[in-house]
Amino acid sequence: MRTQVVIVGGGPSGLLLGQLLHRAGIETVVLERQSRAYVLGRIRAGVLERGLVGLMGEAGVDARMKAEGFVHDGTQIAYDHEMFRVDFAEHTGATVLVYGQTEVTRDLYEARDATGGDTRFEVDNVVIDGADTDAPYVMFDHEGKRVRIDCDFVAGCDGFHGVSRKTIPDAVRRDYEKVYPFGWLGVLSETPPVHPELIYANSDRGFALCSMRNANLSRYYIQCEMSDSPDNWTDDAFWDELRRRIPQAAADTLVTGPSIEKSIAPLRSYVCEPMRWGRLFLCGDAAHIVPPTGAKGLNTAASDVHYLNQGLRQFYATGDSHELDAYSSNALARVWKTQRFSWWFSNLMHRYPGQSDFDRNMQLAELAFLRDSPEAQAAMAQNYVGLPY
Ligand code: FAS
Ligand code: PHB
Repeated sequence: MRTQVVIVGGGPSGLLLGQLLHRAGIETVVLERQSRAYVLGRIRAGVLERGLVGLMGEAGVDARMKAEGFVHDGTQIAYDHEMFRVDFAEHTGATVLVYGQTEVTRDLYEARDATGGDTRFEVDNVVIDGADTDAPYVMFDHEGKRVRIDCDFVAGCDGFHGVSRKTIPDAVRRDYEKVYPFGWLGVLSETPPVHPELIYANSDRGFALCSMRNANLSRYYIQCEMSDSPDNWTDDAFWDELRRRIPQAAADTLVTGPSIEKSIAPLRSYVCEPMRWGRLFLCGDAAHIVPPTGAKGLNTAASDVHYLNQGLRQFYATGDSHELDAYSSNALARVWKTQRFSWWFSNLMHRYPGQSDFDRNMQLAELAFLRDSPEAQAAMAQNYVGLPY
């Protein structure tokens, strides 16, 4: 079998790339390790940058997100018993859209169905071969058979634990990593959000985040130990701890209910260089990971997809490979800026184990400076709504 682009990974990166390439008449096959139901059962990102919203429009898949997503033109920052607002629209003229990654992925799968796109679920033992030649191919197990697909290019969209990044030889690849000494315990509940905007809270007891998916579906997080487990937390214990970490006015009005999902995400910063090896191009979590504090994971996957889509379109339309050749440097230039913002915001908002009183005062001083400085708020707003592609 032969196709133009094999996309390894049927998460948001792979599906968005597949849809954009389809719109340019470029044929793809998507290989996904899990079932569609499993992929759609994951609860992950919640905030979409303007760039991702624009790409979904370019892909012709933005109708539901525009009808059901919440436009947010600011966010709340709480610390030391006070709360202030960072106004995105005032500083950037831009907003973000609150619309769950699960729904983005659902919309993209439905769009791919409509195009008759070839998607293989529950594949196994994927091997990418010949990436350093002009005749790459992908082998995989599917429905009891070993299958080979020859192609022009391979897009590695298979997340942090996929095979694509590991296909780049160790001697070629450089890994940059920082592991944070805490995680996020997240709860999804069918309750009204505690506030119309997100609340990022830095409390003496640790970080908390109040987010949402719709008017009756809320998403909450509290910083937890790396070694913690969701099984250690009853719903009541979670709600009690969340109340202790958010402003009193919010704690007093918090509507609680049974958790319909409860999970812990580890926090790490990670970048792989280069993001290309021959005919293999890495996109999204396959190439980089950020702590979710700045809501940059899914959104940085989107900018990778933008650059790769541009490069592949140019190649197939003209034979010119300049944009493909610039893919890794273009994508990494923006990746490192979103890494910095996510690292900065995570360090500002979390309590580090064994944090000294001096370091605690540095955090409080920076939060007070952010509260009082329009310029500091403008810098945060520019990063939060999304740096230009
Ligand atoms: P994904 O990991 O989403 O998708 C990769 C796909 O490849 C998966 O479906 C996987 O099954 C498949 N795959 C893996 N190996 C394969 C193989 N060998 N063959 C075929 N398929 C294979 N970001 C935010 O902005 N905000 C958040 O709150 C947030 N929370 C997160 C919580 C968790 C637990 C995790 C893990 C991530 C979170 N993220 C968050 C980041 C997340 O949203 C990612 O940035 C986003 O899923 C990136 O999308 P993809 O690059 O498509 O990778
Ligand atoms: C979410 O709603 O899941 C969410 C929102 C903002 C973040 C992280 C997660 O920074």
